[in-house]
Amino acid sequence: MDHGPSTGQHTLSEIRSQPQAWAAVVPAATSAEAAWRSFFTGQAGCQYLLFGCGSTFYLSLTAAAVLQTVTGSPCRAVPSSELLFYEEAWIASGLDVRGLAISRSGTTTETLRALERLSDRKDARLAAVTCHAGTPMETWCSPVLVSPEGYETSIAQTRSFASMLVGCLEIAGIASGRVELLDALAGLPPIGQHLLDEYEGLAAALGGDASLQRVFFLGSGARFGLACEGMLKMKEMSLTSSEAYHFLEFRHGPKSMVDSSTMVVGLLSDAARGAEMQVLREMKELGARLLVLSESDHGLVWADAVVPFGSGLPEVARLPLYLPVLQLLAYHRAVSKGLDPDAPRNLDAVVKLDSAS
Ligand code: F1P
Repeated sequence: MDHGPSTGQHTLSEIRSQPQAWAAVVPAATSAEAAWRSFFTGQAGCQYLLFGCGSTFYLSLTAAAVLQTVTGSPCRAVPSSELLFYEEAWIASGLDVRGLAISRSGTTTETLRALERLSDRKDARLAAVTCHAGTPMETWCSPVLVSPEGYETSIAQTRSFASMLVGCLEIAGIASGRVELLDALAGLPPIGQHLLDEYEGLAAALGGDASLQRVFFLGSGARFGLACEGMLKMKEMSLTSSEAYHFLEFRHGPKSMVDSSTMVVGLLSDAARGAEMQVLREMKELGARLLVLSESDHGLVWADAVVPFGSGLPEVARLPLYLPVLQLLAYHRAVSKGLDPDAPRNLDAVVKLDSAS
């Protein structure tokens, strides 16, 4: 493997350029505002299923939590493959289906097969979020939100994931008519840029600490999907054992793994901040190194490192702000281990199955 000066350059430039991709996806969503509003009408008699694979399944988890919170309609996230094999376990009878597929490439086989299967239902309407125009998803889906600057060369999703998340939040604002959410999203890019400029050094220092052997990502509510994505980045890029949990779940067994070679990354909320901080303090007492991402650093002097957003934005609009430092952490951990984040072991950018699979 080449560990020369170009190692990880695609991944790094995609992470660093994401604020522009966040800005570009907002007008892309609003240009189809009427279509998105229509997709979310008839909410009372509909169930919304958000689906994808790997990163885009984790994005579905976060987007489903947000959409249900702001619209009040039942929204579930499901891996695309589960819709193929266990449809009855995920789709309730008596409610129309609204399927929202999320796929960076628009060509992942399981997601396409799930769309094809759902399109056979008379009660279904389908839409998509992606980074590529003109993919097979457009056969079944309308509207389709394309993140115009989200596409990437790298295998591990970074800029794509974050920009599609901003797109999903914009859709949530449109669907719920929450003007304050739509206004807040326009303010995200400069704050994301500040976090990239200010905290890459911290991510490099923590990522380069060879005494840390495993990483746990804790996030609750809509942040659980982001904790899962942090976990996946750590695995894909740096081959590091990592897991994600809802904050208070971590006490119910997983904390037995905590010792001085453990890093715990906490994605703090506002709503459950006190309870989440108690979990983190307990893990600190058990020897863990703590990295905390939060709107403010208030009351966190005991943490080893804090990334305060200081955004002043509503909580739901802040979700993308957790991502840049998590991505940089995985990137720098990979580089410090002599791995190339542009070439993750055993992985392809898109999983395509043959017809027999
Ligand atoms: C999703 C996927 C993920 C994987 C990796 C590359 O593809 O294959 O499963 O974790 O991040 O992308 P897509 O359907 O979003 O293009």
